[in-house]
Amino acid sequence: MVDLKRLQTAVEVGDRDTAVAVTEEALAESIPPLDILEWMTDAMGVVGDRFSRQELYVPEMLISARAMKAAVALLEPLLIASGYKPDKKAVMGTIKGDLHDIGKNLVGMMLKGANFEIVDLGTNTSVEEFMAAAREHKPDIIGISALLTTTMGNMKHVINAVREADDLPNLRVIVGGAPVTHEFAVSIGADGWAPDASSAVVVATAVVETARGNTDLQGFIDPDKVAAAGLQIAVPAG
Ligand code: B1M
Repeated sequence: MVDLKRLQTAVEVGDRDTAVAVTEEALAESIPPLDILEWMTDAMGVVGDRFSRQELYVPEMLISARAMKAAVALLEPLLIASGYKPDKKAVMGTIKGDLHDIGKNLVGMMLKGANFEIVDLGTNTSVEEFMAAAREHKPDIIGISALLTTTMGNMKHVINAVREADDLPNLRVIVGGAPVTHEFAVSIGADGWAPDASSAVVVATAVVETARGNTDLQGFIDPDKVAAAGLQIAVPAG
């Protein structure tokens, strides 16, 4: 039986080949992709803590990230349900000043699995880039990721620009990322916030269906689950 601790260690030390090999083994044993993912996310927590204690530096963080990305790529087809029929659209990006993209990519994959078409703007995304993509692709939501406390405030500028745009009345904005709390999301006027990729699916779906006037969310998501998680849901205007 596969030892997923080896996967965690491989991501921690940036051993891409082992991370990929153990992930392949785990998938062959039909271990659920979200369980596999948890070991890698834990590894990134360890890497972050070591960075904080100056036991490792940016290059080591980078090779850990590369190992995780290579292994996550194997999970992507499983996270996206077969029979993918997009009926919702999200423009996703990491906020200006921030180059972290693993969490944003995971949220994008999970949203695809929930029938969202994803337009990925990558990292270091400016207000102007978000707004241009919103006008070009006409998404239901913009999803913004932020990992740095120094630049997470830039998300507010995107929200303000969306609110001020007369031509985008139904566009909603959801935010997330390790330092982004529910309180912070409310303070910048986001329509939705989620602490992780799985709950991002619940929140994004709720936000979109509410904006579409489907106020009876029962058919789309479990409202009790949303409330229990303390998640914010958009209230339809008017
Ligand atoms: Co950086 N980094 N990093 N880093 N890095 C952190 C974030 C840090 C916490 C490490 C630490 O000090 N402990 C720290 C930030 C401190 C702070 O702001 N208070 C930090 C720092 C300081 C930096 C630099 C400034 C270091 C330097 O240069 N001196 C620099 C900044 C560069 C820049 O962005 N301008 C930097 C650089 C890097 C690398 C490039 C080397 C690399 C990123 C590679 C990449 O992403 N391609 C990196 C890494 C890997 C990390 C850590 C170790 C791991 C991040 C990660 O991928 N986590 C991180 C420490 C940590 O997080 N513990 C750290 C795994 C990922 C699955 O989790 O992204 O949180 P996460 O996503 C989750 C949720 O947050 C949520 O769902 C995801 C899945 O469940 N979520 C959303 C995310 N987005 C969402 C959006 C939503 C909803 C939910 O709705 C739209």
